[in-house]
Amino acid sequence: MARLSSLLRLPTCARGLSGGFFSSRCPGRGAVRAASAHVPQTTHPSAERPGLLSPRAPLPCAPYRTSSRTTLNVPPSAETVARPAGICTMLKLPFQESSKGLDAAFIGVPLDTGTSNRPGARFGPRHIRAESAMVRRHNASTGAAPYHSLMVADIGDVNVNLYNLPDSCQRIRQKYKEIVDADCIPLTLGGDHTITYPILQAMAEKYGPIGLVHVDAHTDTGDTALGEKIYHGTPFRRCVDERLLDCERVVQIGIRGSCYSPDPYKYSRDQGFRVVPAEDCWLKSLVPLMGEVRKQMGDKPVYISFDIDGLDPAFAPGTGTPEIAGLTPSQGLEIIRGCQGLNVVGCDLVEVSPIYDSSGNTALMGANLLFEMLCVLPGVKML
Ligand SMILES: [Mn+2]
Repeated sequence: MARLSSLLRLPTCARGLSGGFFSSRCPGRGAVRAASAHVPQTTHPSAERPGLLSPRAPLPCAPYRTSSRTTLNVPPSAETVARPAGICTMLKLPFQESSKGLDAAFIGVPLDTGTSNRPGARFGPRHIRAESAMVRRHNASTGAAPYHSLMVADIGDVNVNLYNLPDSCQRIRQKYKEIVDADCIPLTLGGDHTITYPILQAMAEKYGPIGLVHVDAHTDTGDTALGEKIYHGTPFRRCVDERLLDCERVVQIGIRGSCYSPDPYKYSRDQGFRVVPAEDCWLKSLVPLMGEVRKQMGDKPVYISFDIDGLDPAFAPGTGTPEIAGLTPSQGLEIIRGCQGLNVVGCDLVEVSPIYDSSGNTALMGANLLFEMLCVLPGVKML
């Protein structure tokens, strides 16, 4: 497993995270990092009188690993832990090496050698993690409280082979097989869309042909490019070839853009996919569409694959193959929230390319959409 963005890529340790770095009472060995921020104790005149500059009681240890009421992981609140503090993990959740004991796991796949145009999605997982520090614990809009019922952590990144796509696919498939075998639901930080092909190989191995809610500007059902069958324009064609999809339970939403043939959606529709072009979504609520999608999916396993380029590039410019006139962020939320109640067995958010994301808003969007996906997983309590 590749490491998170720790100093000099050194290992993290629980003591350093939950005690040393966040607590003034139990510095531990992890305090090496914190030592640079150490301020020598001196008596300041203001310390002798009350007021804003008087000494404060030390902050309590962060509720980083467990809440006081349960043994489930709960991210710290910014009321006690500064947002930029701590090793950079998804939603400031604890990091652990494996998916054992988890109901759901965030995992990065830092691969972009399947991109056809602008590169950079290999850095997507890091930037999504960084921007996720703004996302809090509860979903005030839907009432979802994922940390009240699910054990969730960040399990780091798949160590992909940047110089060999087929080998990367093997590595991804193997890692996801371990995750689903542990009965853990993966929530993936991409990475270009190539990665969904080996992820669905692992999913179908466990669940059989799977339903798919696919948000994207493109159908990603090309056959080959430059003579290659594996890149980010072909994952769903490969999935059909290998019978990984339950084709009558596939919907592709937000599709648009110029094309090479006069009937670009023919392949998808010939397989039985429902294709919803972006034009059919413009200026509309997608709540009625999602009612139909829930009926289409039934109670069998469903995977959500959300390519950030499904959204309009005004909202999510940091991506490899942007197309104008896409979905709005609120339509993105309607799609994900519309999956509540489905038997969701895995999710991904792909194609965030931070080098084209000067504001960080694309990664911020990705982080929030992944939190929304966490909120619709089976078993999440609504408070
Ligand atoms: Mn795509």
